[in-house]
Amino acid sequence: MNIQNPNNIMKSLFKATLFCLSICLNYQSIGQEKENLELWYNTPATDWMKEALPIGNGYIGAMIFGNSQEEHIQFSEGTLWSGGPSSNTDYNFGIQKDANKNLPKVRELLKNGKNTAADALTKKSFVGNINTGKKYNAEFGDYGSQQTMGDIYVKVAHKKGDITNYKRSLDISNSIAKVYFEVDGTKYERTFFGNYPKNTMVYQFKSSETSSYEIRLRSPHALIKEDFENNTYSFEGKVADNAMGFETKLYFKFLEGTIRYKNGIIYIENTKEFTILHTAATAYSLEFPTYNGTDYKTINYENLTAASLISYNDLKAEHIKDYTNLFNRVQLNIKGDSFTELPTDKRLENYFATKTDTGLEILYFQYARYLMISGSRPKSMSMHLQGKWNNSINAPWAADYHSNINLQMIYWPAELTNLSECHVPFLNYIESLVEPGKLASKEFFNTRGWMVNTMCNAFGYTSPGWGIPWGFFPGGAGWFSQHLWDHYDFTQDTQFLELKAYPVMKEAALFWIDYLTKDTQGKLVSAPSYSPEHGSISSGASMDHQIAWDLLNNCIKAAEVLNITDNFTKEAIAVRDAILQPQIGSWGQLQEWKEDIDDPDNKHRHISHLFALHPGNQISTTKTPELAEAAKVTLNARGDGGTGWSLGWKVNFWARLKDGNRAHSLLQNLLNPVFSKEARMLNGGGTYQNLLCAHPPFQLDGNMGGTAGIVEMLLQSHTETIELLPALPDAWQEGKVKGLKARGGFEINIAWKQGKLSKATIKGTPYKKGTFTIKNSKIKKFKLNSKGYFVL
Ligand code: FUC
Repeated sequence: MNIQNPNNIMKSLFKATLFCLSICLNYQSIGQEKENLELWYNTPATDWMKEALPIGNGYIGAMIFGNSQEEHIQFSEGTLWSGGPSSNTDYNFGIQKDANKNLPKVRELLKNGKNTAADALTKKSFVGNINTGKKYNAEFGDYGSQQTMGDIYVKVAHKKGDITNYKRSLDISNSIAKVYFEVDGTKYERTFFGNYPKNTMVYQFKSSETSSYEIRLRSPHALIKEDFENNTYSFEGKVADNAMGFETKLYFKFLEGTIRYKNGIIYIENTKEFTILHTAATAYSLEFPTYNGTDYKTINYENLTAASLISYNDLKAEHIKDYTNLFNRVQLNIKGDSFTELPTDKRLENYFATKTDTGLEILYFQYARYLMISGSRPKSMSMHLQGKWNNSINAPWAADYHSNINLQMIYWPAELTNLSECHVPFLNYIESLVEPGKLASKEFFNTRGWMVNTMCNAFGYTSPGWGIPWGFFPGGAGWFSQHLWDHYDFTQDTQFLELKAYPVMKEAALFWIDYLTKDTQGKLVSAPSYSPEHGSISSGASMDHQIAWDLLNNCIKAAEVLNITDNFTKEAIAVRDAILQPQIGSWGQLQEWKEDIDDPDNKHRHISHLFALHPGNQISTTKTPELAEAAKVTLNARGDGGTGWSLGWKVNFWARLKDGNRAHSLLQNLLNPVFSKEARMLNGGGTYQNLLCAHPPFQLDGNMGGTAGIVEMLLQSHTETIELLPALPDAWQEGKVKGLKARGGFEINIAWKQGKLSKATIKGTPYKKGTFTIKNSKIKKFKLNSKGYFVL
């Protein structure tokens, strides 16, 4: 047993880092040095949302508190939901049968300028049905909510005395959380990680003297059966309203001492070391229309058996190898201060006060990638508003899948930061929405194809929400479909395009081909439409037009790749070209609606009509400079405040407008330490002590949006051109980045000095032929050599 005091390790590490920094910062080449990528604190967490540290194995998300007397591990598994078909025999994906009969009337009213009457009729006709009040969840009815599964408490009977040398940390280079402290000379060390290959969470408890522990698992869900056999505790439970079954198991591995079980408590005595292997699974299945039927007991049994057969060290080595294989693909170094000697909460406050600490910006950048790898892996459920971390049975906004910005933003860094595999759970989720989305499309609007609206659950809820001002957004499916095209565009996987992406994109396009209607000037508009959460009902909201354009444009590009020319492609071209284009209004702004009614004093957090600038590509500084200018006017009017995700999006907007300094200043706003705000706020977002994004409350979108924005500052590829350092802020004079991805399937390393490009390497594949365009370098065109490289 060799437990070292991490504070000493940290001090020497800090010195070493400083030494390394002074050498590394004068680098000439593109070889990479390791940044210190650790979050650490000198007190335990008391607040789940702001302080506890997230770990995960893709399927299970756990939050570690690090209390010395009693460790608390809260956990949830992505598929555990209340609501859905099993909660209510009337569950019908929220659909109101025959709602479409009022559609011609609403359109007629809009055509005649009777928008208030159109609004009232829309509110009556086009709302989803969730049977609120019938079931135990009064807010969400049979829509349900993502669920926590439970909490594990590990109490240690340590000597009475002062706790010294306390440290709680999360090393995101290796994805390992640790807690260390000493009491009267006894050293305690705990290690936590999520092993994806074995779908097992691993928690190790060590002490330099023998110790005794009491372990309990608590769940807010009804118990079906609890037992203890072969050093394994099992808890089988079910969700109250839909009876969704689940099981979680704890297997105890230890070298010495004794173990016994009584009345739901496991007692481990006289041991210096033991490990808990933790699994969890549910009966949920991502399959329309029942969403049920997974044999969760067999899954747990097999995972736990496989994990228990290898040693703790092998589980750890396997995890690190699996994790670093993804994480190490991208490295970012920027010359500047790095206050690693400060605990992360203090470091964040110091950053915001002094606007220094480039190291923290790098940590923040990589943290989103850490969270992506920890929360989204092939075969796991898509991440939700809180990724995989939810401690509630009635989570904010149901911890669901919001389509009017949030879920897309959560996945923005996937392709950009070379984590294509992590995108897959979302892509599968999108595909699962097609069948229920077709039913909703037919009943609400008598349209072909599929749609989703603002809120989607795990059970195919694709109807508008049960309130129009936030819930009416048929544009969701078109926007989701952009992710399918992007996955192809970044990976160049034509098989994926042909078999998975194109059929789903095409069905989403059919909805728009049918839904768009001619206005009096002969342009195609969306009616009725509602600019996300900003309203009101009109014809039409610019975002809808931009999404429809983007979707049809991507379908046309996909058809070209797949050599398809048919009636659909011809129609797609004709419809795309007839859609009302983005409009510039009376004060130079980009119009949010067809009507020129934008208020220059409005600070609303949604700036949906800039979709065409980002994540779309209909507007760009090079191809449509006037529209880009109008987008700038709008952004200036909306200001630099907002919720966490709103700030995150603004980083991306300003980067696309090539204003690196403004993008950087928005990044600084996103890193505003908002430690004291409690409730749901619609302004004043920032970051918590644990570096999770504060909407407030916690939402993962801002973390992911911030990281995507940093990439947009360093590399852009949305205009069929690779742009190196398109929006480099003055604060980042010298640095390098390795492994970013560009559309066209390129992997790119960039180095810069004195704010100017010094070297770049572009890797394609040896089979990629042709001449490609590059910007911001002396060379304007490049060809890959026979090995698939180009070095600038
Ligand atoms: C959107 C936003 C809210 C919140 C919610 C989860 O509807 O307007 O601010 O982020 O999603």
